[in-house]
Amino acid sequence: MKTPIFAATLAVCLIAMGLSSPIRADEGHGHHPSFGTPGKAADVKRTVTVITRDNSYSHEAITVKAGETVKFVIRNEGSLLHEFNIGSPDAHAAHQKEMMQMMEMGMLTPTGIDAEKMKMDHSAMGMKPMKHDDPNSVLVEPGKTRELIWKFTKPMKLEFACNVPGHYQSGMVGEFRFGK
Ligand SMILES: [Cu+2]
Repeated sequence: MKTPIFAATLAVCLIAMGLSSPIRADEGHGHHPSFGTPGKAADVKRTVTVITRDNSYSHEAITVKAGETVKFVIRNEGSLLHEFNIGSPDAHAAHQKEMMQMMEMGMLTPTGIDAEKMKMDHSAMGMKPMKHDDPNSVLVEPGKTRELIWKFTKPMKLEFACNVPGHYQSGMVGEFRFGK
């Protein structure tokens, strides 16, 4: 009688082990620990309001400190969808490819987010699930304001950028400067 139970337990363990790797890999997605971490509201000492227009930011550069938690308030005064994404130049380049795909699939439009298409499961089409929920980024529709709280960990080459197709290339990128 013990053998089938043992076998069943083993099977469950093996399934759990098999599942654990992709889950762990997925947890890491979008967190980019080297860029910093999502900040806590209680740690915010400074708020920076950034205006987005078609296609530019109100700031060319923003000075931050290592260890500082900053609240960014992003107000979109343009007529197009814009993003405020904190990352390295390489990460922005990779994210631009993802956003291009989301645009081609209609999840994003030049002026907004299609919530229904964003919710669809694209795995049936052989694609990995796609969603725009990285903690280091906010997408802001025209006329809207959104917030992002971020804790900067260490000085590095870091940019804020809009990865909506074509916007980075037209100048929607600025530099974080690490001060003391
Ligand atoms: Cu933009």
